[in-house]
Amino acid sequence: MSLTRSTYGERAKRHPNLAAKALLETIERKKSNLCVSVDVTSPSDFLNVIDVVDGLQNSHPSQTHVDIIEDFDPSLIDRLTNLSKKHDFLIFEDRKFADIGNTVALQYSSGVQKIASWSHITNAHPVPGPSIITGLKSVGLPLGRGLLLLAEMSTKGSLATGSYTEEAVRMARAHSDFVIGFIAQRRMEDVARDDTTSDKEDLLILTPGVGLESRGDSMGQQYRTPEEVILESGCDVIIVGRGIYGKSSDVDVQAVQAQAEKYRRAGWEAYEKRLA
Ligand code: S5P
Repeated sequence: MSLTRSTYGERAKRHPNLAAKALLETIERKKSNLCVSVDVTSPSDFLNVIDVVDGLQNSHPSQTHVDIIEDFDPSLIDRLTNLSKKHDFLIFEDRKFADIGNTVALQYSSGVQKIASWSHITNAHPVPGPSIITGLKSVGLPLGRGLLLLAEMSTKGSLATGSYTEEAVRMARAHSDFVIGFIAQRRMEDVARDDTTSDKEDLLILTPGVGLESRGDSMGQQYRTPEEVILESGCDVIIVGRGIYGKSSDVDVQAVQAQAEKYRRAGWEAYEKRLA
């Protein structure tokens, strides 16, 4: 059965990769294909937003950018990890690695943030070629982590198109023990397909650039609705930031709860329509 006609739960049972399996299982359990991108700079807002949206079982996983947090303190990671256990969600640090293998291995394992030690999933630009995967894999695979490649971007004028996207897909297929899927705008099964491509391939598609009330921002971001992303383009997860916590620097917890539930419902209904 095609991936877009299978349930998340069925795909979880078949999936050989532990990080992908955990992601699919949690989506099914929480009935949520929403990933909230928590792009706030205050540590307390960061933890509050995550506590509120995940406490409601709304979101999974939470996408973080720990490099934008003011006065980053490693204890924040302990609190984030505790929340992830308490509320049953995976953490996706949207680090977008883009350097040579040796450097990304150090950036992933070390420094102030030690991303590999707490983030279940991270992502990388394919621009350096397959060595970026080898570098990250040397750190992440023994820890059971998963990697997403940025095969496409949501922004106007993105260069990640055509043969660049095709190479990203080939790189992912060659490292499917560690690469669990893509940041992309559509499914990738038919991209760069050849005789060696397995029919059992299940590379997940996590899709940013999702908004119900707006079609973009003033800095090149482009939004589509959950229905366009999940139903029409067959993607697996919607990544939503400002559509949920707004643009103002004051985070209103009640508004965040309501918006998160609205996006969760829209994402899940689009998925149920796809299955029907
Ligand atoms: O192509 C991309 C890839 C990513 S990961 N376009 C994106 O917007 N993102 C991320 O998704 C971006 O870094 C931000 O964290 C989130 C979208 O946020 P929003 O506020 O525009 O919904």
